[in-house]
Amino acid sequence: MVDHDNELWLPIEPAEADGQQPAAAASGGDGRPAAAPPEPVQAENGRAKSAPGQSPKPSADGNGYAAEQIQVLEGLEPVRRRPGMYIGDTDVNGLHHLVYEIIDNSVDEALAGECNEIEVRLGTDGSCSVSDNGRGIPVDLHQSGRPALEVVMTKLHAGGKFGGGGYKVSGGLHGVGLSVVNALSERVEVAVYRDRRIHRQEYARGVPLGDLRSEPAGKLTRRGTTVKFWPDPQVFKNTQVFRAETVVNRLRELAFLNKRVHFCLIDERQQPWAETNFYFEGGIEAFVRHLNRGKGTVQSRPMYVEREIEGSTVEAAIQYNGTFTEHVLAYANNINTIEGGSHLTGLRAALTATLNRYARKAGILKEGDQNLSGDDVREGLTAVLSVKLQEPQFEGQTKTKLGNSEIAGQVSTVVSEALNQYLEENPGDAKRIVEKSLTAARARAAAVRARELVQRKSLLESATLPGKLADCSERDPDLCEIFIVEGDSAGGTAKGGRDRRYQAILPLRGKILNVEKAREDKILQHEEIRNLITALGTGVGERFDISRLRYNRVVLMADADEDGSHIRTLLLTFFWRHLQAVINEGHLFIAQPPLFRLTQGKRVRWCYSEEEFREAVKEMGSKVKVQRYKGLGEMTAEQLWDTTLDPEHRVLLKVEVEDAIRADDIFDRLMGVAVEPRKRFIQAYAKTVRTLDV
Ligand code: 0RA
Repeated sequence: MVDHDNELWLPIEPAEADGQQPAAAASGGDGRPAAAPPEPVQAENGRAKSAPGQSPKPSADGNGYAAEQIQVLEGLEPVRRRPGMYIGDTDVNGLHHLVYEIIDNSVDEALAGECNEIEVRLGTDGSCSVSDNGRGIPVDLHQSGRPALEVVMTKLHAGGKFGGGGYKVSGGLHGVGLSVVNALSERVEVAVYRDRRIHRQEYARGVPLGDLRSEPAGKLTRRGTTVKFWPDPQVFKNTQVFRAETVVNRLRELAFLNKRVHFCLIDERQQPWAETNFYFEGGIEAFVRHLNRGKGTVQSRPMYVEREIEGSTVEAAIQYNGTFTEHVLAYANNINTIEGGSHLTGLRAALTATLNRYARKAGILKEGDQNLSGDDVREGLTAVLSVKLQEPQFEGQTKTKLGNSEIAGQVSTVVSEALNQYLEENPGDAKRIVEKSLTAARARAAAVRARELVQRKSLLESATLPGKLADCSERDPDLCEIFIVEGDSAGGTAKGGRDRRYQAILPLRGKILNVEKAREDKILQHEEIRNLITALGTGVGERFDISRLRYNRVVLMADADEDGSHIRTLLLTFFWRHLQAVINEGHLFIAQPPLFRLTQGKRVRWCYSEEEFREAVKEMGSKVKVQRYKGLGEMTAEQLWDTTLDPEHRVLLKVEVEDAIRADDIFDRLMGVAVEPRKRFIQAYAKTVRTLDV
């Protein structure tokens, strides 16, 4: 049986330096019972009516409140009809998109310098509530005759511009966020604390349940906005719930990107309530330190700059570490631009030009020496770039590529000047950085030679496939699978048990190289890795081409013990660092061999976990013969087919990476410097690893 809710939980990280407060377990408290969200309030003919007990007042012209509401409903109808257009999808990602949209509004208020505390609460009743201490959403009358608050909550494209004065830089939905969340929520409650009054309004599926109400706040001096919403189960699959870990990751990121703003998550669903706080005095400088934890230092401290230029704000932090990997995160208006764009281009240009200029001036590069390449100066580089601009243009497949051409020059100017000054003031660091780049250049030349060896082989078809590969006869990659098996003996069993028409077996001898600790040239000299690349057919490095992948499913098959787990980790690291598209495009899987075989008379039952085993023993009662499998090698070929290879019965885990930053980080920490217990890997790395229907 496949358990679909078997998502694994990343540990919430302990507190760190730079002002982040400890993630203290928090108070129980009043455990405020949540009012059940009301039924939808749309009457037959499309008119909205209010929930019982909240009779709307007719307006002066006698048309009544309902007339107003029809318009409101029509305004948000496109959102309910095609939610995906506004929030991406209606599964767990879309659900969290709602949270981010609400938080973004508060972050905008923080960017305007009007708010420094943002708190998110996840309620036991499925609600999410976001509070800030900003100016409060304006409640005065909009030109339409309705309060501004009602307009932003119920009209698309009503955000940002009204009320004036706001430094509006939010990305995402450009201020339509509130109305989109409202449209897709079964219920929303807004409270605005302004001018010593509290203003409230409630909505159901985007329709106000009554007029905005206002009362004196009494002794309460609070200022700000609280938006509480219950996602609509008609829109979101009801199995989806907010995940504290997902929200925590975003809040940590926002805290890095918006220095001196407190972010807090309270998860009321946990016993006792769990509270996580983030606050970074140093902003993205702290972010870079965080990314570089335990990776060895080349620079004593990150280079950091923040400057306003031509109406944009450019903020960058750069610190080289002792590894060979590049880790650059680029943000535009707090959005992680994973497809890059003009701001990243500006950063790269500045880095290459400034380091070459410095290396020449300092005499480290001599006349006749070639310039350092972009790749050379990015080896071991960790950098975070965050730009905030007035009218961001997001392009690309996932709208995460910044298009504004003017920003390239702005970033380049700011970073060049700051980096140059840093190099002049820190000659020791400067020398180490340039020398690291020079070593990278030399290693790169060696890697080109090593890579050509592999490429040449893989370009030729089956004739040069590795001798150890037992290939399948089918040639259509869509139908083919390859099992990468630890050890020659298990490889032999797998060869005997497979369906040779579409299943290939590649045995690997012992442990593959830890690619996190080696340069590309070393990696490509490693025979097991070369065999793997050649068998897959994709090539590697600059000439990697996912369209040449020879198998639709690449399945890692290792024992369920410590050693097997280590090998799996090494392989996953290699795929992540060098064949990432295999993961991103959903081709990588982990086989699940059974741990126990139970027999009772003629009845045979396989169990894939300790838990399943305990259940089964209870169920089957007495006279059960138990056989424990320690390794693949203990199974016969037929048993291996029945339990692990046969698509009808096997359980495969699909490797998915939801959060690239986390994955990078985890690989770094697991494979890079300190060697931690391997067992933790699957738990930690992969929320990413999810069960798959077969
Ligand atoms: C527009 C103008 C003003 C404040 C806001 C929007 C605002 C919106 C949200 C959404 C969540 N929290 C918020 N806080 C503020 C400024 C109005 C004025 O000048 O007082």
